[in-house]
Amino acid sequence: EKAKWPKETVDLWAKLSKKEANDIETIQRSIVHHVTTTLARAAYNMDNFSAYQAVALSTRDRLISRWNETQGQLSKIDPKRVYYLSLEFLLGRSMDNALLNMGLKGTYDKSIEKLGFNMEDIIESEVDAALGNGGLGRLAACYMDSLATLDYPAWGYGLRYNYGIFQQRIVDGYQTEYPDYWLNFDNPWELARLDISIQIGFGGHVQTTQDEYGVTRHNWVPGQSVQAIAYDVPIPGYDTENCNNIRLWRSKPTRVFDLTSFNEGNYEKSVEDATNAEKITSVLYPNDNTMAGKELRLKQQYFWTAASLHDIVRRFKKSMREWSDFPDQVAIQLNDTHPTLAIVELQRLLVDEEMLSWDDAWEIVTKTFAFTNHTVLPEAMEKWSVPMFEYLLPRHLQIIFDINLFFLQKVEKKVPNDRGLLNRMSIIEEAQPQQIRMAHLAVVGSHKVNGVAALHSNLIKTTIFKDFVEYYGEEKFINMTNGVTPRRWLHQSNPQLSALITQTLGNDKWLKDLSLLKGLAAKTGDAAFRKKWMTIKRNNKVRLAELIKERCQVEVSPDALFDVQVKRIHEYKRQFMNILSVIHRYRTIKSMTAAQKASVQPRVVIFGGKAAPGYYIAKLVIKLINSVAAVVNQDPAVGDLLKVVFIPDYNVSVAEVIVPASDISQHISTAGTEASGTSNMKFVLNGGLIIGTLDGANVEILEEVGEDNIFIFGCMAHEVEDIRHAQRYRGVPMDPALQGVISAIEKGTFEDPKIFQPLISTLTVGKDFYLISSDFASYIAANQQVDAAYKKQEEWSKKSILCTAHMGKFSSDRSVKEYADEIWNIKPYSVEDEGHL
Ligand code: GPQ
Repeated sequence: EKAKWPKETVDLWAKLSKKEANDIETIQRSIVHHVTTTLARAAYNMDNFSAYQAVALSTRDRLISRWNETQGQLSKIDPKRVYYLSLEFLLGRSMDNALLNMGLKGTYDKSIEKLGFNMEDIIESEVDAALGNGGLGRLAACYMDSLATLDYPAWGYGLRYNYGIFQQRIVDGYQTEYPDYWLNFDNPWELARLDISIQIGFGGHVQTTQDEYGVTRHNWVPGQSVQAIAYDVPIPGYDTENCNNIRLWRSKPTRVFDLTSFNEGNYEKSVEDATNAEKITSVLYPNDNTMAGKELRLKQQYFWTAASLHDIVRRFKKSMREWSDFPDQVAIQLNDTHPTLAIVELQRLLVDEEMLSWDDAWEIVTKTFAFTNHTVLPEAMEKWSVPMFEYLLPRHLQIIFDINLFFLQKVEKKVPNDRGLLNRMSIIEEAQPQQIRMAHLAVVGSHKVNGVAALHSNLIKTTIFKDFVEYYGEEKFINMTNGVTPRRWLHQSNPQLSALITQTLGNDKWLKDLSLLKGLAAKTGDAAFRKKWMTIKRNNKVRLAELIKERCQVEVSPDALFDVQVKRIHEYKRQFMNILSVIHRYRTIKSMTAAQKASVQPRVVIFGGKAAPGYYIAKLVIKLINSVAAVVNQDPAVGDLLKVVFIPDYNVSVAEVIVPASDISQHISTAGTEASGTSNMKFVLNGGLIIGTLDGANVEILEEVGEDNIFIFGCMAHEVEDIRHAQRYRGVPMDPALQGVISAIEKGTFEDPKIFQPLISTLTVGKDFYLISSDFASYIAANQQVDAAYKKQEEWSKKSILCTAHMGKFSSDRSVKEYADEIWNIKPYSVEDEGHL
């Protein structure tokens, strides 16, 4: 139509859609405009929250204009894109990050100040977008930041949950859960695309017919359908005009309710079905590293993968290319097995709807998908019961059985007469009832499979995917060590350190090339620099002490050593071992003379993290931590030598305060259980040392920072099975120090010992699956080394600087570039600033 417009119309549009300047007055006008019109408020009844809303809306305008320009130019260039499918995007707050990435923070600071508000207060009004559980969801968010910053054509696809991860409150020492209804006020960081709606079917039956050539065709006739509505979340890159997109789907009833019920004239039932449709995207499942197996979760997975694929296919079809070009235009990354149904859905679309042959379709499918594995824990492996699956997705079940049949035929051909092998590799587990092994389906349907740290990627090749490595060869199984974005996890959360680094290195190029941090290593000999470095750390500790005072009503001294363990509560992460060692420390201090106490290094032990609501043992660990804290913190014999706090409701914005303030943090999983860990990288990046096992990315952090700048203890991954065996069958006695700690709990030093009996039982000889007893002595010793090292403050400051200096490898920019080059085969493109709104 635009072509038919007269010249004056075209000119008028061009004139009116010119981008506004980003000077202080224009920004102030836009803020005031949003106050008075969008929010319909007057200056005299403004509070911090309304100020936040207005500033957020003004920021959003600028984001959306970048988003428009990027997406418009991208559809013209039509390059190969990557689609990152993740059930979790743990974004946290957006405003500060968006302003920093767009280079507008300074101007907004000034604009707001003159309007009578303070940026820091305003920022605190924003609620976190907490659409994730932990590391896996936060990784997806870091990757989106890096993809945008490096100008890659990339979209994320996920679900728009009404309820994010629950809010945690501590009542009488116990975790209680509250719903996180984060959309209570309008969410300025999304744009509802009510015009983009896709019908998603469930249930029903499969029609089988012969076509005119005698070929059997399958046609799925769903019994119910729901609508997927798109909500777009703009993701601005740092120091680039580029702005990528995360498309989150929301479920809504179709206009004509449920097909069957409505046609049967059952009005009430059809209204009920309509409410059921909305339930699909109601809540994020709060499990981390475990599988819940609920029908609604399977519905979420299909709803999301089907909507995303239809969207991707529709975009591809606009280009009028051949189907065989699909893998040259589209790369799809599966973030864990959650989106594995996308493999089946694409095969169904190509075979049933686009009429491709099975083999042509399957070649396209396997060239398109790649799969990231995030754990080897057996309880986390996704399996779906065949009967439940068949009821929801009858045609998809047939396709899975066919994929499995053709796959096992090839295995049989390569390795004849090995029934055991076929059983082990089958996508279907022969249990009662049969189970679909999603990890096997993901491996078979992808061209690359990766782990998330070197140790983990090797481990999956020798354990869960061993047979597959032998069948496909080594090349299919690769490593992509995780990374974190230095924009949020240093520049934004630690502004003073960021400024010092920029000043020291002469410019801020390190924010896009983190390897430049190595320039800091030369400064360890500079006493004045070390002093500045440690002053910033202390300032950050003061800020954290304030948060602790506010949230835990405990006063802690910023001059003590801050010792942090914040992450999901899980037996394999061994928060239990940490609190047991704290009890040991408490008992040691109690047994000291005044003279001995004088040489004790004061320590504040800080815990934080959520337990899955149904994870009984993890919740008891939280209770134990709080019971120990209650006794220790008010014991005058201990005073400031030891404080213990559990910070409630750990989330991204709390992490942004904790991470820069840590002296030492704990990454102490049983070797071989933590796939990578990513907070380890964030702490070290901020000059915090770590104590850890040889697990996940700790191994690579050790390689980078050197053994003088990290505290490593405990057994190695390859030793774990032998130790378990010895404990079970050779009656290895419990560590004596640990025995003393347990006796203290059992004597009732910390509340009624009956409460903790189930927890203590997990340590029974032969049952100590996570090897707390066998690692305990070396753990205590490592903690003593920490104390001794911290006392030499000058030496410690050098270690701290070297830690930051050697973290270049762990930028998510590096990770994303490796994925782009080795898996996705995509190239950066550059958005021109065409000056449009
Ligand atoms: N991870 Cl399987 C999660 O956060 N949730 C999960 O359900 C699974 C893994 C983590 C994993 O435990 C960490 O070691 C990784 O650093 C993280 O994924 C990102 O890869």
